[in-house]
Amino acid sequence: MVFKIFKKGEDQKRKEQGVFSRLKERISKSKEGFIRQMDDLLLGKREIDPEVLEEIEEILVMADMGISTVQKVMEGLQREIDRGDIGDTEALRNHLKGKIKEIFLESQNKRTKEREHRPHVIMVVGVNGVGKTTTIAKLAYRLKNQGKKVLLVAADTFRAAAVEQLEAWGEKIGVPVISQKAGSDPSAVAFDGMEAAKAKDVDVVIVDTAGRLHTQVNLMKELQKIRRVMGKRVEGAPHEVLLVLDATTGQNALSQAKTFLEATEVTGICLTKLDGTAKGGIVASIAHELNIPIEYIGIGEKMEDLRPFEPNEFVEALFED
Ligand SMILES: Nc1nc2c(ncn2[C@@H]2O[C@H](COP(=O)(O)OP(=O)(O)O)[C@@H](O)[C@H]2O)c(=O)[nH]1
Ligand SMILES: [Mg+2]
Repeated sequence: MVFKIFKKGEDQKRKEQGVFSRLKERISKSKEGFIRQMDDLLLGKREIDPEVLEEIEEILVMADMGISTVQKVMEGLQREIDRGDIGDTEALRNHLKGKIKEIFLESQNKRTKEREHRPHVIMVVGVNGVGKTTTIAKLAYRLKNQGKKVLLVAADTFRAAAVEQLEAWGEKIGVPVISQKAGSDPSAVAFDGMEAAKAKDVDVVIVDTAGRLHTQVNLMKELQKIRRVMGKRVEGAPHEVLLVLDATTGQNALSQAKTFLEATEVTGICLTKLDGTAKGGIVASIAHELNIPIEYIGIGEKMEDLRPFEPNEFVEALFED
C-alpha cells in the first residue's frame, strides 16, 4: 500500500488565508454586534458567576440566536461548569465556541454530498427579495468556475423584471438561460428547462421560482406542479431544493422558512446578506430549529460572495480577533 502525503502548497495556503480574512471582514458587523459585547463582559473577569452566564445568555438572544437554541447552548455550558471542566472566563469563551459549532454539526451531516445525477436539478425557493436570483447567479458562477456546464431556468414568471434579471446575470457570467415571456406558466418554463438540459447535456440546472404567491395553498400548488413537471422529464428531479433566507430579517426568516417547509420539501438553506446584519446568531438559530443543513451563505453582492457554509470556519471567523 502506498501512502501519499499531500502537502498544501504555499499558493493554496495563501489563497485559503485570503478567503478566510475576507469572510472575517464580511461578517464583521456580527462580530462587533455580539462577540465584542461578550468579550467586553468577560474582560478582566476571571470568576464565572451566575450573573456572567445570564448576561451571555442575553447577548446571544439579542443576536437573534433564538431562545431554544440559546437554552441548549447554555445548558451544555452549565453541565461543563458543574463538572469542573470550565475554570475561567477564557475557557468559558472557548467552550461557548465549541457549543455553537456542535449546533451546526448536528444539522450539517444531512448535507447534499455528491451531485451524482446528470443533469442535477436544483430548485431555488424563497420569499421575494431574499436574494434568490442573485444567489442563483453566484452559484452558477461558482459551478462554472469548477468546470461544470450550467443552465439557468427563469421560472419566476410573475414580473418581466425577474426574467430579465436572470437573463442579464446569465449573460454576464456566460451561462445560458431558458425563459419565456413574463406571465407564462412557470411549469412550462421548467419543462423547457429540463428538455434543454438534456439536449445540451448540462451538469447542473438551477431553477428560479416566484416567492410571492398570495396564499399558502397557491404556493404549495405551484411548487408541486413545477416539481412534478421536472420529475417527469428528469428522473429524481429536483435533486436539491434550496430555500433562500435573508439573515437581516432575523427571527422572521424562521417563520418564512416554516411556511415553505409546509409547502414543499427542502433539502438545504442558503442564508443571504450575512454581511448586512449585526445579529449573526440567526445562523445558529436556523440550523438548530429547522434541522436542515445550511448549504451556502451570502456575504455580499459580488459574484464571489457566496460560500459553502463551513461551520468551523464560520465560528472561528466570528470569534477570532
Ligand atoms: N449585501 C448583500 N446583498 C445581497 C446578498 N444576496 C442578495 N443581495 C441583494 O438582495 C437584493 C434582492 O436580491 P434578488 O436576488 O433580486 O432577490 P429575489 O427577489 O429573491 O430573487 C439585491 O439587491 C441583491 O443584490 C448578500 O449576500 N449580501
Ligand atoms: Mg428573483
